[in-house]
Amino acid sequence: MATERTLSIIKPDAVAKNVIGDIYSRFEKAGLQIVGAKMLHLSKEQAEGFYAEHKERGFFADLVSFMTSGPVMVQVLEGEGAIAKNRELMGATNPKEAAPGTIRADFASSIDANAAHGSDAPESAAREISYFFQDNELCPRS
Ligand code: RTP
Ligand code: MG
Repeated sequence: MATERTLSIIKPDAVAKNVIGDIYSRFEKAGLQIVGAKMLHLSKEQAEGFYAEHKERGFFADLVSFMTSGPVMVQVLEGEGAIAKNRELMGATNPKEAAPGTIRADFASSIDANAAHGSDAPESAAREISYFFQDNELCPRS
């Protein structure tokens, strides 16, 4: 499997629960390296741009409102199969359907406040990484 990069966001609910370290530990134990990170309080425009693919969906306004409700922790994860591995660690979008032991099963309280985001494909990963990071803000260690 190829080395990949993916964009991860620890959402406002999980930052408020003070579990950034717990989630980082899961990334590290799964063999993913954090090659860039920043804490941000997203503006409405930043959140709308990030989730632009969902702008026609009924949940879009709630999603933007939630994502701007408090600080988020944004990181780039690098490793073999990083995109799928991160999605596996996160679990299903709806925490009621998330497998036991996943980030969303352990920390999410609803489909809106669902603790984490992870890119879903190589194309979205590239777009999402460049949405938040300049090349010189990433520090590859491989
Ligand atoms: P994410 O993009 O945040 O990693 O989540 P995802 O891929 O698992 O889910 P996606 O379909 O991309 O949806 C983005 C976020 O929108 C909220 N959502 N609400 N009420 C609903 O039916 C609904 N569907 C999606 C979720 O917070 C989801 O994480
Ligand atoms: Mg998504």
